[in-house]
Amino acid sequence: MCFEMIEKFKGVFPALLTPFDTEGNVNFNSLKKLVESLLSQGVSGFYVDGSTGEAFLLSMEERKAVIKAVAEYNQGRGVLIAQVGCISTKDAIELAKAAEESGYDAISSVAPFYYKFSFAQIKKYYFDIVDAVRIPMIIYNIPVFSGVNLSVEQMGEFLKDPRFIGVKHTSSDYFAMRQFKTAFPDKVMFNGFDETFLAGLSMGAEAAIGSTYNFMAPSFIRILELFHSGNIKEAAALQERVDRVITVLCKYGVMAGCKTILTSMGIPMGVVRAPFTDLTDAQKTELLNAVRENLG
Ligand code: MN9
Repeated sequence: MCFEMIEKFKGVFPALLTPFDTEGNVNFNSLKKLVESLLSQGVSGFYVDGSTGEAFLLSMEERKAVIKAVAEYNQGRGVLIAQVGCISTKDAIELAKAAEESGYDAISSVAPFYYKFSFAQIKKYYFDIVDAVRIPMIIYNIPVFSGVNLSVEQMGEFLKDPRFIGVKHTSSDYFAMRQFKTAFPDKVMFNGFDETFLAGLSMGAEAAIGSTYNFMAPSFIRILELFHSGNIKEAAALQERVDRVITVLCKYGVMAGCKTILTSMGIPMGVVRAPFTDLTDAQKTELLNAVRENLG
């Protein structure tokens, strides 16, 4: 068995936020700053055009432009994953090709959503994408948004193919993650919910992709180190601290909140795209206080 993918993809991957300017267009200056700052904090790479990046509110042109720009800013330093998921196979393939052209290490995709596609249709969607490019696929498993909950057997239909190298598991069903890992020990398990990062590590994850690594990556990198050195009590105490911040984020809006925090740290992120709404001033104050008290 070959564990080279685990070596390559382990660690903390911010699901990059998409900064906007005052007109609501992608702010590439801020995107560049964010990439540079996160690389200096020790992240393993980036998950581009994910839910956190508001990808489902971006046009195809914007998604491709972000894919290309991040590769340029990254200059081969971090490992790059592009989330190419769309409701249409044709669009997903177009984005996958854009990622391949920009030198991405992997693509990832949510299951096609909205219509209740059959498993056979979902399976064909994924295989049509991997047939169209030469870079591997990470399944983005997010039942709460996609409405698709793949069973362990169904996940196996993908993972037994060498082109499917892992799962981004954004689900609290950690028993399922453990079962994926037990059946396919050489595949990479990416923890999806930041608030249960440490739980994910103990159930088979060797990597994580998440929103809050845009502004608190060092805390999670530290939790990972503490976990590997067997210092579980200290890891849990740090998880509790970051979770105090995530509690406020979840209450008022994760992307809007992350943007508020990064803007306060000197990277102007603008506001979230409608129909998402920005935080009120009182909510911003509560959030920034939670950051100061727990991460300061
Ligand atoms: O990618 C993120 N999930 C979504 C993972 O954006 C749906 C998480 O990082 C969550 O935003 C975070 C808060 O629940 O854990």
